[in-house]
Amino acid sequence: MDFKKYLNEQCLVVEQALARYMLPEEGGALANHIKAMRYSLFAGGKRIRPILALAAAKALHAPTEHLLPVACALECIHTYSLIHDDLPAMDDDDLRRGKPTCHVVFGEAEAILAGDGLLSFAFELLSHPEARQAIPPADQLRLINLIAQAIGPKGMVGGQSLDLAAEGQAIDFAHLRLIHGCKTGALITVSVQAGAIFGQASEEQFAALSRYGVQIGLAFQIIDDLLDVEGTTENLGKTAGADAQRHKATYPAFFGVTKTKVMAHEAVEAAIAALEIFDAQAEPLRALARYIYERNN
Ligand code: GRG
Repeated sequence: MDFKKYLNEQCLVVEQALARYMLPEEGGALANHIKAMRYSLFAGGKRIRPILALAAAKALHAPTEHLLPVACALECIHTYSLIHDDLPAMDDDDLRRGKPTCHVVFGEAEAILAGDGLLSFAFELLSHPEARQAIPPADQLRLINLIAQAIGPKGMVGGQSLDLAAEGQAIDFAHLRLIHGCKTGALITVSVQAGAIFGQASEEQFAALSRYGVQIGLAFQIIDDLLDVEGTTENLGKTAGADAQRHKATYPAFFGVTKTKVMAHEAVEAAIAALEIFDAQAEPLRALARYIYERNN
């Protein structure tokens, strides 16, 4: 398959759906709030999480049009997490995707609200009539429940809390894995699971797609750690070397760059191996796993 073409097409599908669902820019009295949400939502993200959801549904031969509200919800959640992660009280970053961060442009209070707004809007999308039309009610509730778990105290938010607490502390590798799994892995895994539920996966298929999700989530975070060491601020669109500056525990800090690359590769191979029960319709998922390993931003 022509993966580059696939990725561009899927990115466009997600962009157009986001533009359709998100509140319009001319928001009257709410214009500034909507502008702040739109500023970060349309700042040039790679749209990996929604594309993973669409690709998982495709692997199950499901038509994906009605999955778009759910896919867009995942991107809204991701964007909220980045806005809040960049805040002065957290990572205090001025640059994201090559642009000034939300709080730099709109102020801290509005950036907090933009994140809150996107998180809440995500749940509007998860229960959107288009999604309700295509997903049986019990499956939709299961999907919403899994997403809420993945991004809450047992998942992304909990991981972020552990990560902040671990700054400057000597932590062991098991703790690093826990932080990465919660902070980054949980949303990536549940993105794949959302596509699986939408595509009416059998128990065996759901388990296989979940294993795939866990492994690419791991690879994604390992590569993110590596890029912080090897990438440039220009390439990454965010401040390179920030982890070392904050004395954060990372894979390269634990294992060195060479072994870290091997570990990322092993995770990608394990992800692809988890897909052995699927036919050629899972090719985008396989290619996405390789892309996560090869990405440079
Ligand atoms: C503040 C609740 C809360 C959570 C923050 C996601 C997160 C938790 C922090 C971000 C820190 C970080 C850089 C983690 C590494 C993995 C990651 C989420 C990278 C950015 O995701 P990409 O590469 O971003 O998909 P784009 O810009 O393409 O959307």
